[in-house]
Amino acid sequence: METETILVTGANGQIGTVLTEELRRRFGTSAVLSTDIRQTGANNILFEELDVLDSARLSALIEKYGVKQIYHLAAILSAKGEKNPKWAWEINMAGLFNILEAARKYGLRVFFPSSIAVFGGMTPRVDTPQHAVLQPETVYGISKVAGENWCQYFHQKYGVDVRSVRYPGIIGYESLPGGGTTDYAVEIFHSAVKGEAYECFLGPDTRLPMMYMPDAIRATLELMEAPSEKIRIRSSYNLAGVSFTPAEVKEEIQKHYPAFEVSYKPDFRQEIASSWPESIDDSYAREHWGWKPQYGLPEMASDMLEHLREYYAASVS
Ligand code: AKB
Repeated sequence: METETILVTGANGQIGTVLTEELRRRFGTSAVLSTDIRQTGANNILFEELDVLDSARLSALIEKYGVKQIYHLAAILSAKGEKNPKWAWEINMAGLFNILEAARKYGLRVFFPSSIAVFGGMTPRVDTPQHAVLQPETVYGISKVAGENWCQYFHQKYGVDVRSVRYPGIIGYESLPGGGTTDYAVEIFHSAVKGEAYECFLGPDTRLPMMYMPDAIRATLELMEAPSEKIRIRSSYNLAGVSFTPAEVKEEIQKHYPAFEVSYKPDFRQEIASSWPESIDDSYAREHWGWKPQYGLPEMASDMLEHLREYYAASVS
């Protein structure tokens, strides 16, 4: 194949589903190869099964499709990772290592998603700075800190053009999250639209950094399209959207669904959330490559609810 292809790993995940569609809208269906551990039907046009631990298959796909960029989204998230730390470490670390090695060999540009999970209880929780203590308290966070360092190393040693942001919790209507601590912020909207009460696994006052999916996709693409000299941080950029608590998002939803009820039953994810920042200082991303979020809580909530209403209406008709 002679075309320059973009490969997405974890393409059937929460962000992968939406990012793949946006990349195809911009660059054409045949320019984007979606891959995942197995086919689930979400992205079935130009799809190949890929276990990110299989470096030989990764190389074969890069050669077969003429891949020039990789968005490496395959990972085990914070809550799921705590259930099986060794497995999470293996997927997150060895998977990234295979991608970075391939990038070095084939001269590829790489996007690596890091996370607010790199921070821990030793970090200031309000307006958490870019250069803060990184002592995460989950295996996911540990793998993201190590991953950030590997990205910087591959850039400095081998000139690999790798770029990264620390995503906050991502909220979108197109896909469901899986295995994260911020998943409640998607589930709560689905319950409201279905007319069901929601039992939240975090306490009402747990403030966390979040971002609406259109902002997250735009940030990712703006970072990847920025001239290389503007990317002066090669570990990972802090990125902020909006911060809120479960009680605040409930109140916002109640402006649309006054009868909506939420109860709180914190589980093991509360401890993870309590070690994460409440809000993020993303001034380097703003300065270096012009990042600016567009969605606050009210705009996000009304857009989310409108799309979910359409989705559930279509699924019953
Ligand atoms: C998670 O909750 O694990 C993720 C994240 C913040 O990286 N959504």
